[in-house]
Amino acid sequence: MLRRIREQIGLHRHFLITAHERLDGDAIGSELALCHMLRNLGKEAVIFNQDRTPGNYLFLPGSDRIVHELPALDPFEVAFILDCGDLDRIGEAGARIGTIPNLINIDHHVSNEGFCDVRLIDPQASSTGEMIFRLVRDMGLAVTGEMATCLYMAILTDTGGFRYGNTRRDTLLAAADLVAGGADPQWISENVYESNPPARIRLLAAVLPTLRLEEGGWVGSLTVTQKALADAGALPEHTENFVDIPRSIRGVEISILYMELSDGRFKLSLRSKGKTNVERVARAFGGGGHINAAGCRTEGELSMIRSRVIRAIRASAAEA
Ligand SMILES: [Mn+2]
Repeated sequence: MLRRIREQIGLHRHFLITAHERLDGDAIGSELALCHMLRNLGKEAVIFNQDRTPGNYLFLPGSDRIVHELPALDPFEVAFILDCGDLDRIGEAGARIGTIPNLINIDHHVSNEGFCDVRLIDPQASSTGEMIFRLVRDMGLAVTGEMATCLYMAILTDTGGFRYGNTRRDTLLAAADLVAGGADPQWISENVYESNPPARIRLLAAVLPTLRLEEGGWVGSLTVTQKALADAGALPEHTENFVDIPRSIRGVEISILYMELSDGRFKLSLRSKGKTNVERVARAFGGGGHINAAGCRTEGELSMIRSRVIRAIRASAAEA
């Protein structure tokens, strides 16, 4: 596969780079690092994302050049689709991007269906950033300081600050090489984790009283309503990592964030500890992800959704 990716890069000149909607650090860091790599090779590369870049990632070199309007697709010979397992995850432009003649998918999600002929899929990798790091190295290319910053940030965020089960020896070795290549861990962490807008903390204050512990304290959840968002003057992106809060409670194995969307549906983010599988739970609702981190969308009344989720959790636990 590496050979085919190298071939595609050698043969073509115009590249579109994209990732999933509701961007996270891994998606943005991976896109930017790949974009720097292609430009260093003298290629034309444009990053398109449906959603705007969350404020705490705007420090990344190149983030000001990301576009949010889909450009005319004719010039693009290759699209890199990063950190997602199918075209729908890109958002509304997914189908159109799918018409670009050559698609290359780089991803680490278990639920990847293999929708591209040319693909690097490694569910063992901590992050797409770790995979891009390996790609750059295996292609014999230099990791510049800009790339190192973007890739370190991608790995840092997808491992929850090197804490999750996806943090393996290779992950830490990659991070070490990126620090050697110019990534500054303290500066990056301060930008990512210690640059909260006040609205995010106001929202958190409104959301903490919604904490629920169920199944004898085994399942913890928080709920974000549209009203709470509006009252705090906060944006949906400000809820990033709220789902980690119930998980931080002793005894909680599964943590859920119920997030009301503007159309009244709910987006569920699920996290778990150890071997407890939440990917299966998300899949029962048409979603997906990883064993310890998954998500889905569903509709209905919140109390109904909650009971269906608990039933799915019990069914998944019985299967294990
Ligand atoms: Mn990722």
